[in-house]
Amino acid sequence: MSDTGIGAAVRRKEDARFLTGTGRYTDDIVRPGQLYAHFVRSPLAHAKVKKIDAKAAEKAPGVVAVLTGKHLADDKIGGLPCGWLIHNKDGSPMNEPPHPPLASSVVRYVGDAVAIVVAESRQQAKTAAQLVEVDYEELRAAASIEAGLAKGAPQVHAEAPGNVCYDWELGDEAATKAAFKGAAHIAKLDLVNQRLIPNAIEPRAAIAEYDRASDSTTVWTTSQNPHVARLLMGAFVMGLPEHKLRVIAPDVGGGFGSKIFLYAEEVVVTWAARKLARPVKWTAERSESFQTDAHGRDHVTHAELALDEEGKFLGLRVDTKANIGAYLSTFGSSIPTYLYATLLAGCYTTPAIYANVKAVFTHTTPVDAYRGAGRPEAAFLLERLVDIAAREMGIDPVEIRRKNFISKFPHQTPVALEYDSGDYHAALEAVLELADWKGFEARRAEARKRGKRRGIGLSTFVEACGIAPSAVAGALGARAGLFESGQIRVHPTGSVTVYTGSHSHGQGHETTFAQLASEFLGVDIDQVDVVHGDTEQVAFGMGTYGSRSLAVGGSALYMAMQKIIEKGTKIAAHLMEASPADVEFDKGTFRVKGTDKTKAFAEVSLAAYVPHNYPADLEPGLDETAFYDPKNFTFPAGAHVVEVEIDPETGVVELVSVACADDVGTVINPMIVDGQMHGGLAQGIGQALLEHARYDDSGQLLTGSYMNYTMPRASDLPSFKLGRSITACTHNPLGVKGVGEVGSIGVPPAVINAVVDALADLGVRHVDMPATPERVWRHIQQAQA
Ligand code: MCN
Repeated sequence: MSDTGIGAAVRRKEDARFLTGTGRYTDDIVRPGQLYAHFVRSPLAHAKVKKIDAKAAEKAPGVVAVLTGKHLADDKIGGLPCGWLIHNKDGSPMNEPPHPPLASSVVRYVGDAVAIVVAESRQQAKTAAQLVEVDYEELRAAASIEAGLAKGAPQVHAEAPGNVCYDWELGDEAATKAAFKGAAHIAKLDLVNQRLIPNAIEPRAAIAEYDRASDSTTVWTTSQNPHVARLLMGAFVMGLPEHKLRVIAPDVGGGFGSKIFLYAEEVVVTWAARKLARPVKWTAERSESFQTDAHGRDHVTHAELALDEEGKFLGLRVDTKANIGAYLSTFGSSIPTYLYATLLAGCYTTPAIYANVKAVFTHTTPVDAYRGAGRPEAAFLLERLVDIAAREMGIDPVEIRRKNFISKFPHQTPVALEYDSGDYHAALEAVLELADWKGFEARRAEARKRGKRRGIGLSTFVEACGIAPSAVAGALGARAGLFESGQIRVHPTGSVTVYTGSHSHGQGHETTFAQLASEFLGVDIDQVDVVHGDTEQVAFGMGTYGSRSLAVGGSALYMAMQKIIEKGTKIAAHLMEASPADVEFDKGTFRVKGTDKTKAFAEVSLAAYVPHNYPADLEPGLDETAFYDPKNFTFPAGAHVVEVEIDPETGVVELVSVACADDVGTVINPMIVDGQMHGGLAQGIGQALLEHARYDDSGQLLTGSYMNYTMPRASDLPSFKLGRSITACTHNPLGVKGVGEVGSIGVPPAVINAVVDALADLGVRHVDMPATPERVWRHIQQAQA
């Protein structure tokens, strides 16, 4: 291991910029003559828009234009597309109602935009927006899954009768039914996986500028995947050729999934800038973020696990209703299906699984990917159900898991995925040691003396990331490829620019991708820059989500570097008058095997650009691109143990300890991997104990600010004990798996298993998330009543 290559805890290169206030975010972009947009949004969850009167607003100081859905339709701007087609059980396609960027006849959630006011200053646009008079006729709203599916429920879209987007299934229903027939025990669970609101530090923003001379448009936006934004906006919504549309996602302050999607605001701002021939900027206020950033999770599930008398899992059946919100967001349809039900085998050999998922439109903010996206929902269900089964059958929760672990790889699950590698036993043993599982009963007894209820909870889980062969995804309905591109440009003096189609908005790619160049090309890490987030600089990209950047983007870079080494070898061989077959490359030096004849990487790169003495059959230059389409998902896995103490008087849950042993494949930067674990754990703990997006029956968001949506803070978290238990991915050249979402997937069930363990002797069987003091206190009171 070099001190800056694979495995080195290199300090984050990008932090010099972030810590000295020289980051460049979308709102920092200032263009000559720029205008500001403010969106006029519906205060009602469901209403007819009878009339929009903009006269007063148009006359307000500084106002340049007030634009509505009618203007948008007149200019033939299309609706926002959904990127994944799901088919119903009967083979028919899902209901896919239109999603206009500005609603013109009906509004479908609080925050649905009906107009924009464009003015010389931000304040003028905001003030004038209050003068836009919208005549709404309020209609009944369906603001929850239950309300959406109720008989006589108000319809969100005429195109989706009964508010059903799709009714989808996975697995073998008949085999699962048969497995249940032979069961000695059936564990049952009804649960709610509550709705969450992503909270990136930087709110969404976009600024667009039209250049009349070249008839081209540049958009700076807070996107996790600028190329996809360009493709969707150019080809599907606005009819602009892609070479005339440049999308730049500069520094982006966090996304957690919420910035994957193409949003109405990006389209409207781009259209307005072209229409008004002046740059137009929009920056969300925090309350707009709460209302309009796609939300996450929101499932109601009934699940049953069939076991034999020894505790071996025989079958699993799952019935899930998933809230999809008012419109289909870019990848909303794929989250409760292919990113959820395909993970229902977990780490276990369960031979028969059947899942039925019904996605429901409601008068709420659209729901899409949020850190973990589908996989936390699967892991939570499974790990709760396994604990319930263990308790009901009097089997130790560790034993029941050991008994059912998959231990041979590759392993084909009954729900489509083939796991390539893992060692679930090793991760479990590692975490039990780290958490001092054996010593727990003594700690419980000691806590009892202090009047506290102490509980311990385990979760062993697997997730799928690095999404995945384009051909497979395409066959399952994805309307996009899922490859990644990487380009390595070696400059004449041997410094390197790395271009990647993935996007970093906090994950440290500028460091870890530079480490790859340092490892494989032997270049000093300070001689490497990483460029991402600009459709004009990077050939193409599928962006960042599903913890894919290292496994897919990093593999593309590896392949491009192999091409560099191959070409460099030919140049070096020529310079050293040897055959390329006799030249080897190691740590930045080309050497004629078995001799002391060498050429440094920088000498070879200079020859590539100053080709005075150069092979006749070789092109000058040292600049290579590769596109990598993964052969499979990667399957990170882990075991988490959580210990809590509950104050029975108040219901307050104190997190005493969190221990993890995770398998993220080959680790590039252990410090960054730990940092990713910290962030994911904080978000998973936020879901387990604190966060809950709630609507009232009329569709008003009750948790639209930090006053009533509880984000985890440092003081809510213990110091995490992080261990690792690594197996290499077998199908990508780096052996890596993803880490970005592991914490948010693995820890919520461990927290709730610990909470239930602390209360189990009272007869408490399940506690839904978030386990707030009030909810826990009620469980204690009910149990004691
Ligand atoms: N890494 C590593 N060794 C490994 C795996 C990863 O050194 N074996 C490094 C990677 O090189 C990268 C980081 O860890 O620097 C995360 O890599 P990866 O797991 O590939 O995830 P992505 O880079 O694709 O990031 C996406 C993932 C997701 S899906 C969400 S959501 C999320 C997350 O990462 N959003 C984040 N982490 C986030 N972190 C921050 N700060 N902000 C967000 O918005």
